[in-house]
Amino acid sequence: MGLSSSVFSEEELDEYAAVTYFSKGEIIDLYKKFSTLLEEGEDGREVRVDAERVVEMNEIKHNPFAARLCQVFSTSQDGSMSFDDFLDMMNVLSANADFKLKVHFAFQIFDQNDNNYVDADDVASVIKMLCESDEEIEENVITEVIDEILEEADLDGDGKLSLPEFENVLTKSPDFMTAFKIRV
Ligand SMILES: [Ca+2]
Ligand SMILES: [Ca+2]
Repeated sequence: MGLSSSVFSEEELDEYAAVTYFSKGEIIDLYKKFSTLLEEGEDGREVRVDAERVVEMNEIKHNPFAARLCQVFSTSQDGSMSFDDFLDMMNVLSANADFKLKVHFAFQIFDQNDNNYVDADDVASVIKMLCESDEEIEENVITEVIDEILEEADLDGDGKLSLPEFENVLTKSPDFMTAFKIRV
């Protein structure tokens, strides 16, 4: 008896495969990965795993946005993840995910103060997240980067980026996401 029959019914697997970019086999593999995060005796898709344990996974360990990713995808909004949350996250991170979907989540990851705009404060905290902790970055460098990004992307001149403005700049410069190491 494999995991597929004990954790998922065939219908559930079909459903997961229909709403994600993953095959049924990949979904079972992802559940196996998720289950390695569970404490002894815990089993099932309903268990929520603390963000501290999720960020240790090889898949996101080296992602500078790991903690923020957990926060964005946590349906309980505390960074803890159920299997469904985890699957959602891996789905957006997957190479097959649609560009628009990735942009949508990149926007949320950048919007650290949750005001539905990517503003100067967000960019400053993203830059700080991307720097090694022992590396001091000068305030004027941060200000320069913010000015450059806004000059490039703030089309209506309100000093912050809306989702369409953010999407527009990513469409024009696909390197942007790579430069910011957003592996989504
Ligand atoms: Ca914001
Ligand atoms: Ca704007």
